[in-house]
Amino acid sequence: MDVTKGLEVPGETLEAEVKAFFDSAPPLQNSDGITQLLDQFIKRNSSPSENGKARRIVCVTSGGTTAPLEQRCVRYVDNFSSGHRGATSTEYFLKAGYAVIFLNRKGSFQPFCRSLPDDPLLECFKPTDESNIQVCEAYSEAVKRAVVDHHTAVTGGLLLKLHFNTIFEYLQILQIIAVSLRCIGPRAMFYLAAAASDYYVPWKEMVEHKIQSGSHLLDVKLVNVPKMLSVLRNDWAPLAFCISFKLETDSNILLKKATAALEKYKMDAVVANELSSRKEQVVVVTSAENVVVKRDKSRSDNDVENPLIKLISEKHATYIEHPGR
Ligand code: 9Z3
Repeated sequence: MDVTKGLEVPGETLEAEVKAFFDSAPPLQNSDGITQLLDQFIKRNSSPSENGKARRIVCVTSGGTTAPLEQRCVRYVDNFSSGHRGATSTEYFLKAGYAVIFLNRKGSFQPFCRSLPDDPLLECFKPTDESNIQVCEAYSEAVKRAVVDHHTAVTGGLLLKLHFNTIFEYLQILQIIAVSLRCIGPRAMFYLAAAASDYYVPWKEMVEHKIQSGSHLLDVKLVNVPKMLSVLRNDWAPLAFCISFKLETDSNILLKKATAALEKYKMDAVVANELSSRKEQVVVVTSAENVVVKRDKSRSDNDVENPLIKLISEKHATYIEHPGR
């Protein structure tokens, strides 16, 4: 089996595909507002911090994108990702001293909420009388920690959260972030944990109204989403440190696919993970070596993201010293 199949995109075709994708996308709402927020965030984190150096800024993408089937969308094709990887990684990046732009799917896991129940508002609080509520004892420590840590990160100007639903919104916002971060060169990192759709229906070819049920076959043509990793690397933010992810369910092809992506898209590292073991271990694939990173069960902060972010952050520091590839 040719594991690099699907990675071959001749330069000229890619440019045309990218143009077609953005030309056909519905206009992004509030793109000026997003650009303004980013400019303020980057400016704020570009003056020297406690160690005398400007902070490193990472864009963490998280959650799965949707590909709508109708313009007035009732149905869509979704991509699997709970957002746990991105949310957890964001917490460890903040601990490591980074400022984080958290580009996430609406409704997916959020940083600092992992120890809260699924429906925190309803389960963490109870009414004391008609007009007052209080935190339930069982969750009081977890709620306090989550509120304090989140508040500290946001009011300290270290965490900026931006949301997407569709593949159109995701790539449009990613482009704005990348172009905004270009000015800080190698101090920027992209950590692309979001599961981005591989196929989409171009907006102009999409039906406006809800597809009617009744026919035996649903005939919808989806086209390949252009490989934006190449565009990010070559055009949008050429000096940024770039980490992409490779997800497979067949562990026999995982490392070959990750290595192929590393070379094809000139990533600085590809984090290879297999669906069922993704919370236990990942492999960081670089041109120099493959490092297996495992969850340390003996620690209290025993997420696999803890050693993963340490390793990535060290590699980023080395890259900043010697940015050549
Ligand atoms: C990942 O591989 C993430 O680690 C997971 C995290 C989605 C597995 P969860 O959000 O899961 O914690 O539930 N993300 C990237 C997946 C992806 O679509 N990668 C593309 C590919 O494999 C390349 S960009 O081809």
